[in-house]
Amino acid sequence: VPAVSRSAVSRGVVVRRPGFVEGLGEHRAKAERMFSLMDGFLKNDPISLQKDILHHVEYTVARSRFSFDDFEAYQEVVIGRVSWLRDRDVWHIVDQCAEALNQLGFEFEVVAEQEGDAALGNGGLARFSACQMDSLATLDYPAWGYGLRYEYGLFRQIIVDGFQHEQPDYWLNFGNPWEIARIHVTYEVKFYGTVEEVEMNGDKQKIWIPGETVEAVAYDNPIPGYGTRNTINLRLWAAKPSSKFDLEAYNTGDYINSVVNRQRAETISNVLYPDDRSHQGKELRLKQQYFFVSASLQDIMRRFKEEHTNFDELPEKVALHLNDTHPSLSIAEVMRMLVDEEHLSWKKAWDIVCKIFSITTHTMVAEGLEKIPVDLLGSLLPRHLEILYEINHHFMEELKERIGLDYSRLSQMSIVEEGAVKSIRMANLSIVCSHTVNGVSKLHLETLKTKTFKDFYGLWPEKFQCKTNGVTQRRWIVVSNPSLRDLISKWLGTEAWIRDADILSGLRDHVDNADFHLEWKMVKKVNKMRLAEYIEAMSGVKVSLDAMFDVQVKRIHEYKRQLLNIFGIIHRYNCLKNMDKDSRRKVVPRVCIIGGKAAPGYEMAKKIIKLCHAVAEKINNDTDIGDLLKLVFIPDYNVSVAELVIPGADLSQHLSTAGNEASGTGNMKFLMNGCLLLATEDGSTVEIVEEIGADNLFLFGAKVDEVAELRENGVSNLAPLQNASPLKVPLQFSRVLRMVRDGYFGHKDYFKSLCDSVEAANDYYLLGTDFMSYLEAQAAADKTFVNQEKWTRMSILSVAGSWRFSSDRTIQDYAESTWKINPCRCPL
Ligand code: DL6
Repeated sequence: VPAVSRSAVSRGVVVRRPGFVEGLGEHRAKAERMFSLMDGFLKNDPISLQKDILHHVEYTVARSRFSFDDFEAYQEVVIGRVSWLRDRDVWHIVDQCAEALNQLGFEFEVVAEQEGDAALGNGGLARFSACQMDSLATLDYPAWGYGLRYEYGLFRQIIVDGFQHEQPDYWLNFGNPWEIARIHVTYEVKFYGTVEEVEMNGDKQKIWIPGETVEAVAYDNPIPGYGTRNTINLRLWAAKPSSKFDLEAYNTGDYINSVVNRQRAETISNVLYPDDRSHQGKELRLKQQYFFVSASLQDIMRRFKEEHTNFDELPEKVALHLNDTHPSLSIAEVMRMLVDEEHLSWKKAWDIVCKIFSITTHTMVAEGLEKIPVDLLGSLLPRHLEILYEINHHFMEELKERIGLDYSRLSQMSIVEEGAVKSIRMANLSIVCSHTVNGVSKLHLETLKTKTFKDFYGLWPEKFQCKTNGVTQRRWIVVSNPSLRDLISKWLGTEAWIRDADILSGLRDHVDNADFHLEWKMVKKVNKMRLAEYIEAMSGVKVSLDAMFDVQVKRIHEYKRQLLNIFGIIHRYNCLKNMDKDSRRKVVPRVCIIGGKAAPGYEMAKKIIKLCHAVAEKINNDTDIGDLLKLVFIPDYNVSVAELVIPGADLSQHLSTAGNEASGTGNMKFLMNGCLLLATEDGSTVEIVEEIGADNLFLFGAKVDEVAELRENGVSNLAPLQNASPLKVPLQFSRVLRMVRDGYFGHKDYFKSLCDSVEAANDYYLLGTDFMSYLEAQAAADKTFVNQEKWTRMSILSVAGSWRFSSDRTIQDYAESTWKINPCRCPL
C-alpha cells in the first residue's frame, strides 16, 4: 500500500471521466491488450517475485545480489513488482512478497518499515483525503486526486526537555519508489504582470501579460483499489524553473541573478504550511494555491480537449470537487480559461462553471474561513482579481433582486469583504459557484445552515448536504490491526467486509459468545504488547499490560482540550496520593498516552505539550504511585505511529468543546479497533452515539446548544477564580489549576498564561464547566473496565457499529448525490 495512501494529501479534485491512466494510453482497447500481454509473463509466486527483485537490484541500482540492505530491498520490491498497474490486485500479493523476501534473508516487517510517511498534510483534513482516495479506487470510481509534491512535509516533532522542537522532514531524500516522474507532463504556471485590453474580432478582450513563469512537473502516485484492478492516480505537482530562456537577463548580462531567480521558482512546492487552521495573507501560500490550481486545471482541460471540442459537454465529463476553500481559486481560473482563452461569453462560461464545482467545508467556526487580501491577490494574479470582482458584481445584482436593498445582508454575503484589509472571502465565492455545499457531519451541516452560512442557506437551501466523514477499514483494520482482521473474518465467515463494511454489523450476532470474547481479548492483549514495547523503547517507561491504555492522539489545540485530559490526570494523581493502601488496591491502573503536534507558532499548544511532560515527570517518578498511573507523551505522532497506538488502545478521548469539531475521524479509527470512546457530543460522535447507543461509550460535557448560554451566563461570565462561587467552579478544578499555577510541576512563569486561559473569566472552551462531568465519565470507564465482560461487549458493539463510518459509505454518497458518477470497472 503506497506511502501516499498511508499518509495524506489534502486538496483532492475529482474528475469524472472513464479511461485509463496516462502512460498506458488513454484507450480501453489498448489497455486491455497490455493487460493480456502481462498475463503471459507476470507471476506472483515467490520465486518469480525474487527474480524480479534481484533483477532490479542488479540493473536498477547496480548493486550485487549478495549485498543490498533493507532500504534497497524495500525500494526494489516496490519498483520491481508492486508498482504502477503492473499487478492486477496489489493487495493480494503481500504474503508472496513476504515469502520471497524471507527466502532472500529479509524480514518483511523490517523491509516494510523502511517506508516513511508521506506527511503531505497537517491532520484530519489531509488524512481524510487519503481515505477517500482509497475508497474511490476500491469502489471503481474514475477519479483523480491532485496535490502538491512538497519536498518538506509536515515537520518532525522532537522533544527536548519536554519542549517541542521542529525538524524538517526531507522525506524525498532517498527517493520515493512509488512515484513516477512524468517529465513530459509539464505546464507553465504564470504569476504577476498586468492586464491589457485588446480588440479582437470587433470585441474588447482582456489579456493577462504575466511577469513570471514557473513550470509544474507531474509526479504520479498509484492508489490501488482493493479487490479490483482499478488503480487511480494521485498527481502531485513539483515546481521547477521554467525552461524558457531568460532573454532579458541574458541581454543585460545578469547571469547570476537570472540563475538565482530561476532557483526561486522551486521554492513554491518546497514546504507545507504547518498550521492546520490559519495561513492567511502569505504570498508564498497564495502562490502554492494558484500553482496547484493552474497546473491541475491545465491537465484536466487538456484531457477534455483531446476528445471534445464543445465546452457544453464539460459538465458531463468533469466534476471538480473543492476540498475546503484552498483550491477555490479554481473558480476564477476556469472562468479565465473559458472566457480569455476559449473566448466563451461570460454568461456561458459562468453557466458551465456552476455545473462543475462542488465543495466540502471542513471548518466549524466562521473565524477559520479563508480570506485573501485583495492587494496581495491583485499583485500576484491581476486578471483573477478582476474576474472575482465581476463574479461578485453579478452575484450582488442577483441578490438585490432576491432580497432587495438589505445592505447588511448584502455586505455579509458579498464575496468581497470591505474593511481595514479588503479581502476576498473564499468560502462565499465557493458557495456562490458550487452546486453542492457539503458538511462533514450532521452537526456540522446544522451549524453551516443555522450559523456560519445562514444567509446562503436561506437563499439556496437545496445546495446544502451532509456527507458524514468516514475512514477506510483497509488502512485502519486490515493493515494496522492484522490480528483483528483475522478474528473478524473468522467469526463473520468471510473477508467480504473489507470491501463491504456493512457486513461488520454482523458481529452483533456474536456479542454474547464467550469464545468470541476470549479471542477478542487476546487480540487486544497482543496489540497492547506491541504498544507497550514501543512506549518503553521510545520513553523508557515500562507499563503494565493490566492497566487501561487510555489514549488521546491528535493535533494539539485548545479546542481539542488536551488540557482537560492533563487536569484530569493531575486530579487522579491527587486522589491516589490521598488514598490508603486498601483503597489503592481497588484502583484500575491507567496508562495515559498523549500525542500530537503543535503548530510551530502556536504558543499555547506548545505549553500544553510542556505541561504534559512536566506532569509525567512527577507522576512517573513517584514510587508511591507505581503502576497505578503512568503518563507518556508519544513524540512525532503521525500515521505510522497511529497504526501502532490505535489498535493497542482500550479507551480513547475526544474532548472538543461541543460545536468545535466539524467531524473528527480519529474517533472512527478507534471505534473500528474496538476501543471505547470517552467523548463530548460533538462532530461525528453524535452519529456514533446514534449507531451504537449511548450505553456503549462514555459521554460527558455540555451539549452544543448549551455552549453559547454557558459562555454568556455561566462560568465564563463570573469574576476571576478567587472570587468565584465554589458551586460554579468545581473545587477539584480549582485545586488542580492552583497546583499548576503555584509551580507544583515547575515552570511557574511559563505556565502562567496557560492557567490564565482557563480561569473562569477567560475559560472560552469551558474546561471548568465540563470538569465534573468529565471526571464522572472517567469514573464510569474505570468501573466498566473492572467488568471485562461488559467492556468486551461494548468493544465488539463498537466495531460492529463502525460499518457506518467507512469512507466507502462517504464516497458512495458523494458519487451518487454530488458528483453523479457511476463505477467504471476495469475490464477483466
Ligand atoms: O473533515 C476532515 C476533518 C474533520 O474531521 C475535522 O473535524 C476538522 O477539524 C478538519 N478540518 C481541518 C481544517 N483545516 N483546514 N482547512 O483540518 O477536517
